Order: sequence, then C-alpha cells, then structure tokens
Amino acid sequence: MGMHMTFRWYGPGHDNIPLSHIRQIPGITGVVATLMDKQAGEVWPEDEIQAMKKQVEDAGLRMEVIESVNVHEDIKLGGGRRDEYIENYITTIRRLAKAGVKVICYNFMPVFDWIRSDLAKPLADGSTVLAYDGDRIEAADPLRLVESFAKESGGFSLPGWEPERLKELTSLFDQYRHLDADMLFDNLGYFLRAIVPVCEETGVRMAIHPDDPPWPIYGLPRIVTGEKNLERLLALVDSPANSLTLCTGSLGSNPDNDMPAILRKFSGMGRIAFAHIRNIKIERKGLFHESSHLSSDGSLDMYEVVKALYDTGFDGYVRPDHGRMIWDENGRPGYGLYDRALGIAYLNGLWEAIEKADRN
Ligand SMILES: [Mn+2]
Repeated sequence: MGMHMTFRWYGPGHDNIPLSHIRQIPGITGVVATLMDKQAGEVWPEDEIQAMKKQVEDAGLRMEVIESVNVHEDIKLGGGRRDEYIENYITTIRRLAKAGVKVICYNFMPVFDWIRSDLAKPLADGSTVLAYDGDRIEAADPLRLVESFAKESGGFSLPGWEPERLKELTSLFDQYRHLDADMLFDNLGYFLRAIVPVCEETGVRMAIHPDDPPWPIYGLPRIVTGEKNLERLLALVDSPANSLTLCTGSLGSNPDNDMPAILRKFSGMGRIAFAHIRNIKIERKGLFHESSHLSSDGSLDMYEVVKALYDTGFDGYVRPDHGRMIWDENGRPGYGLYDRALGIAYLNGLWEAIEKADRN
C-alpha cells in the first residue's frame, strides 16, 4: 500500500518543465501525462501515445495515469452523435491500456473546466496563486472571462480552456438551457455503462474529477460536488473501473465538504483511484484562494487528509495539485515546478510520519 507519487506533465511540446527535473523530486514514480492538442471527441493516435510513453520512460519515469481524456459535449448533453464519440473514447481507452496506462482522469463539467477569477493573485509572501471570487465570476460575461484567461495565462493554454473549444460558447449555452442535474446524471450513466466493460477488460480505471468549484456556474448544472453525489455516481456502475479522482482542493472549496471524512469513506470503499492533494484558503463560501500545501497556510488539514488515506489502506496514485508561483518561476499558472515539488516533499513527510507512528 502507499501513495504512488506522480506529477502532472503537459506532454510533448506543451510543458516547459523538463522530465529530467521532475525525475529529481524525491519519491516520484511517474508523470500524469496528456496529449494537449487533442480535442474532445477525437481519437488519440497510437503513434503519439507510444512516442510520449517512450519519452517519459527514457527519462526514468512511468506513464500510468492520463489527465485528461476530455469528454465531448455531445456525450454530456445526450446529443445525436454521442454514440460515435463514445466509440472514439473507447478506442482511445484501448490504445492507452496497451501503453500501460492504469488510470484515466476525466471530468463531466458542462462547457467549462475549472474556473478562477484570478490566475496570479499576490499573497503576502510575494508568491502568486489562483483565486476565486464568486461575485466577480457571476458578474462577468463568460466570453470576456475566457478572453482574459487567454491573455493572463502567459501564452500557455489552460486545460479545458483551449481557444478552439470555446468558439461555439454561445451555442453551447443554448444547448444546455434545458439540461438539469438529473439529466446530466443520466448522460453520465449512459457513458459509463458503455465504457466500463472495456475498462474492466483492459485493466483501466476511470477516475472522475470533481467539479471545480463544486457548485453550478452561469446556470449550468454541476453534479460532481459532494459526498451524496459521489455516492450516486459510483452507484451508476458499481465497479472499481468507475472510480474517483478525489481532489481535495476542488471539493474542499465548499466548506460543507468534510474532506478527511469524504476521503476516509471513498478510500475505504476502494473507489479512489487517484488523489489530487492541495490546500486552499477559504475566506467565506464562494471566496477562496489557493495556498501552499502546508496545513497552517490553508483551510484543509493535510495531516488528516493523508491519515485518512493511510488508515484506509490507500494504494493508488497521488499528485500534488496546483501550487503557488514562487522564486520567479515562469510557468503555467498553478503548475510551476517549485511549489508542487515542495508539496510532494511535505506529503511524503506526512505519510512517513504517520506510517512510523503507527508501526511503533
Ligand atoms: Mn484537481
């Protein structure tokens, strides 16, 4: 048992952090990789998957987790072409499995991936972080928000915010107008019933990422938001191949979500395939910023988070999630090398201390 420590890497040509630097983080076993330029609905080419695997393995790392294979909006909407897109998704699952991939992280958020009001909010220590101010988000025009993200992200495209995906934003909003949370659940169930048998056959676990933040935005439904809904989505197909990416920073930004209790519950059920561990500082519901991983810098108790995994015999993949931008690093907002590496060192230290205290 244990935390198999990984690090998100944006794939060939899309990450300025060299794999050789990632390899030097203590305790690292592999990267969480992706093919950044693939659109939702597209089949991932076998040669590109294999080339990426070779690049990762040549650097002394493993490529057993993919984040994300994005789900086409037609699947979320239950649209006319969903079966075709599901077939494409299945082909990608088979190709990734052949390359040794064990876990595929994905999300089921309508239209938008994660949302923030600031990509570089300054903290008192001189670092910058991603931050969320619900009042400012809801007051903004979604199209303008996307434009400002493109400008602020320093030339890096943000996951889920690729300009190509957002051209038809207005039309997408129209299509979602009649879709409520129950319908979105039905469409997730349809998708899972189609892909889980293939996952079981090939040894891949699908791991859904919580909505970030875990509440509806711009009137769009969001369903991966808290304990009850996590139970509901796991029951859609009762199989280890239908599992969770438990992200403490996403779920934990709603103070109603008791993160150690949620981790304990779903890890105890063996349904956390992958964990994203990070901290956030909540000012009040709907107003928070990200922080270093250290418990006293944020609102989540990282000792209790790691202990919940330890006590339930967790044996899965973990990565530090977003970090601060520190030491004048120039990188993708939230995804610098330095603070995420510090996060890993801290999480490894917590695990070692908990394990040794338990043994004595
Ligand atoms: Mn996450």
